[in-house]
Amino acid sequence: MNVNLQDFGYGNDFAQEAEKYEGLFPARVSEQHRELYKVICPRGEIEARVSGKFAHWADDETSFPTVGDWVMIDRLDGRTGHAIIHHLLPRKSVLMRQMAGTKSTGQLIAANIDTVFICMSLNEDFNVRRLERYLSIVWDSMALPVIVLTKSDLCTDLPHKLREIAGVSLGVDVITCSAMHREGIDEIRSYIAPGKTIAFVGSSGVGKSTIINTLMGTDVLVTQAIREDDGKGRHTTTHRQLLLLPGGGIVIDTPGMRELQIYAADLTRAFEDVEELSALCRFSDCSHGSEPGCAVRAAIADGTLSEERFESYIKLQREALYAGLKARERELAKLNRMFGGKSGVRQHQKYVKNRR
Ligand SMILES: Nc1nc2c(ncn2[C@@H]2O[C@H](COP(=O)(O)OP(=O)(O)OP(=O)(O)O)[C@@H](O)[C@H]2O)c(=O)[nH]1
Ligand SMILES: [Mg+2]
Repeated sequence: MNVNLQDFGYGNDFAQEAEKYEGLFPARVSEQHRELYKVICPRGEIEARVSGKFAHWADDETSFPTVGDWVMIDRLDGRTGHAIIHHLLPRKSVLMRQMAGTKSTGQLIAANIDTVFICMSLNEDFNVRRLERYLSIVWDSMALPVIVLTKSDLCTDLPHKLREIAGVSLGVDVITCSAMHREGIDEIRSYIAPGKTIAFVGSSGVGKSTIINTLMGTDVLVTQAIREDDGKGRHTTTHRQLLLLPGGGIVIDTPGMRELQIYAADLTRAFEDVEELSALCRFSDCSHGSEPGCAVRAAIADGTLSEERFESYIKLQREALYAGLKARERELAKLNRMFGGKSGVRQHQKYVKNRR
C-alpha cells in the first residue's frame, strides 16, 4: 500500500525538519501501546519502537512520541522487524494533562492537532466546570478548541444548557449534534479538511467513537451503551488511534477520561472575562479577597460573574504546574514540550550545528 504523507498532514514545516536526518524516513504515529507504536510511513502502517539512545536521553514522558507525532524511522518495511524511531520532529501543538495520581508528570494525549473537539453529552455528563478545565488545557495546546454537545436527542432543556455554556465558552464555537438523528454532522464536517487533524476528547460514553464512525461511513471503532444506573460510559475505547477520513482529514479518537487534572493551562484565554476584570482592580496584585476597589468581587456582587466560575478559576490557577512561573518561564517550558523535552531541544540543536 502506498501512502501519501500529505494526506496525513505532512507539510513543508515537517519536511524541512525531516531533511536534517539523512538516511531516515518521516512517519506519523497512529497508535501507541506502551513502548510499541504504530506509524504511518509511505509504504503503509508498520510497528515501531524508540531506539535505546532515544529512551536514554528522554527527560520524561513528554519526550516520547505520542499519537499524532511525526518521527524519523530507519526503515519502510516492517518485514525486517520493528522500525526504530530515532527522532521526534518538533510539534506544532501538543495536548496534555497531568497523569492521574501524580504531582507533576505530564501525560501526552495527542500532538500536531489543528482542532480539538471537546465532546460533552447533553444528558448526565453535562458539567460546565469540567468544560472549563478542558478549555484551559486545549487553549494551552496551541490547537483550536470547539465545543461539541452530543446526544441532543436526549435533551429536553437545550436553551437552558446553551445559556450555561455561553457563560464559559467565550468565543469558542459550539456545535450541537445527535449522531442518532444525524443532526449537526454537517457542521462537524465543516471543521474537517484534507491534511488537518482533529482530536476528539471528553468523558467516556459521550459518543466520540460514534461520531467518528459516522464520519468514516462505517463502524471501524467499537462503541458501547452507557451504564443504565448512573449514565456513565464503560471506557470502551482503550487506546488513542489516528484515522484517515474517506473525504480527507485526519481524526484522533481518545479513550474517555476519568478525571482531567491540569498540567499546563492557558487561563488567559479560557477565563478571559475574569482576567479582564482583574485588570480593572485598584491594586495590580489584587487577590480578589477583601482588598478595596476589587473589580472581580464587584462583578460577583452585581451578578455579572458567577461565584462558581470565579472559584473554578482560582482552583485551576493553583492546580496548573506553571502557575507560579513568569510569562517567559512558561514560554520556555512550553517550548520544551513542543520539542519533546530538553533532550529534544538539545538533539535538535546538535543536528543543526553538525550540518553547518
Ligand atoms: N441517544 C443517543 N445515543 C448516542 C448518540 N451518540 C452516541 N450514542 C450512544 O452512546 C453510547 C456511547 O457511545 P461511544 O461512541 O461508545 O462513546 P465514547 O465517547 O466513544 O466512549 P469511550 O470510548 O468509552 O470514551 C453508545 O451506545 C452510542 O450508541 C446520540 O447522538 N444519541
Ligand atoms: Mg470511544
